[in-house]
Amino acid sequence: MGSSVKAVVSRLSVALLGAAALSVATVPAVADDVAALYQDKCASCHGADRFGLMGPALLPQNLKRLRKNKAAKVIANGRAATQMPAFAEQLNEAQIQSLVDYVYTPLDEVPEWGMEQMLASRIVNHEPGTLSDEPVFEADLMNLFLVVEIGDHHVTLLNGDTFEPIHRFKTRFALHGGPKYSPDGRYVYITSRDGWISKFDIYNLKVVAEIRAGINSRNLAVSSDGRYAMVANYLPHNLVVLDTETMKPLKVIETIGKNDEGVEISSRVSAVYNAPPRESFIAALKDIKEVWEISYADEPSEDFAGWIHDYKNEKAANKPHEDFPTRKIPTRVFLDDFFFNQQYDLLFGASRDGEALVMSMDARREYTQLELSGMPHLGSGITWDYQGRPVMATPNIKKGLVSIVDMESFETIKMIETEGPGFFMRSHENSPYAWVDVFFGPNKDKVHIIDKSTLEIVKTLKPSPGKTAAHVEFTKDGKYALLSIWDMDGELIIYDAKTFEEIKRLPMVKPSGKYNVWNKTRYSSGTSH
Ligand code: DHE
Repeated sequence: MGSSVKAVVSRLSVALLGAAALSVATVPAVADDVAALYQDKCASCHGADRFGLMGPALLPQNLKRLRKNKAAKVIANGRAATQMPAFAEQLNEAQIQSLVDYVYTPLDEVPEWGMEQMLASRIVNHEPGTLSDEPVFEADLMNLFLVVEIGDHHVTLLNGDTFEPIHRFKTRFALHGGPKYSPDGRYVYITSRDGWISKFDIYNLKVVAEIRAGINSRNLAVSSDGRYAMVANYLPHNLVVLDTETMKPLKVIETIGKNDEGVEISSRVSAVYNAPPRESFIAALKDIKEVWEISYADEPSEDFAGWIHDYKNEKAANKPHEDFPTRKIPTRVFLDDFFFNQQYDLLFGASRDGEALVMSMDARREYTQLELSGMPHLGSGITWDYQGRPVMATPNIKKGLVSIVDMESFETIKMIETEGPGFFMRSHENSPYAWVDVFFGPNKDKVHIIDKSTLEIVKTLKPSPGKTAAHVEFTKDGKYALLSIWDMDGELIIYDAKTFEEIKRLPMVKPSGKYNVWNKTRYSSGTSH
């Protein structure tokens, strides 16, 4: 980027810091440059501060998944199925390029997004208790699916018995991570990469409240009692606890720790998970070698009291109880992709270079290592019983293989060769089969079906040649498997999970994940949690 752009950005950043809702009129000093161009063409939708308004935030942290040349095309041609207009007639190539450079330039300081900003962003469409407790439609409420259509930022609510859509609604821009249900299945909380958390009332088919809990968020987890949601943020570096009834923030937990040199730093949070038997949330930190466990129990166990860095020094660290007390588990490497056994006393974590560790959550130390080559995608791991012993299966995002690990000996008992690296894997307690996609490479249109008793691939489907086929979820009874054709001109395909016969195709706009109320609220061993 040119030095003039940098200078402008720096001047503007200083002007913008701490001013989340700055008006266009307050930056006249930079009238002829890219900042003024941004204010003129972009600010009304993306925010004067680039934090996002109706359109997504335009900060490098939020744009990581968009290549610069693609960004230039979006500015020139607009973005299909969104409000983003085409600017090719109004801006020349150089202007477009300068805008691209501008929005990929970091702000000088991490912007302020605390309690005050979160509360100001909160939108309440329906106060708690004002909507009917009777569903406005008829269906088995435990066999509903939410299907995320990332192509045009919508969600479809699907009847899992008839496979008829019940409702389709617009969401915030770019959802990520699985939507999380309240334990009774009435509400679902969905996260956008821009930090918006929306609470949707399934019984009334209405978004009841929203809050922007971060500027760049990863995912959220809902406590087993349904009272709290915890949001994992990349920006700012923190975890946010929300009261799920009011959608007000209760606590901000800043993720601060020490690096290898002992210097205090803050860390991005990769993801957060609910651990039902432990009544706690477990967070993966991207930049600090620690796993954090945050208790939401009314009476947390003693070892939660205080901020414990050293598990051996537990007694010395005893402090009075605080709300959502945190305990920290030191790790040898950065761990940011997690899988848990069904008891939640063992955490399986993968490092950025593919090292996989098993951590004991109670002893708070490394328990053993796993021998897994490539880059296992532990977040998509599932478990089942094989010859009387529990095994874990994980796809691999670098190599065409599925690893099967004995969860008692921690040995890899089989590596099943697939036709390319996969992303998502699924099964169900009632199904003899596990399904895994081939997400990357020339065979991305294929899905393998593995017999759980022989650990062999018994069938490979290629439902829409040339189009990515990915992410399976089962119905409540495990009789049907739903698969996405991950394309703007995409489909949801329903299969008989026993015969693999196609039952139905529903047109959808780049459907990604799908989430069955029963399997998710019961923490089925065949699905992600
Ligand atoms: Fe995801 C879940 C991390 C890129 C689609 N993804 C998750 C979770 C994590 C994660 C930690 C579990 C959270 C949860 O469900 O609550 N994902 C990451 C990354 O680090 C990565 C590689 C890079 C990034 O920038 O985030 C990444 N993810 C993607 C994609 O490119 C995908 C395919 C398309 C997209 O929508 O962005 C994608 N991720 C998903 C989906 C889930 C998910 C559909 C939910 C899976 C489920 O069934 O539970």
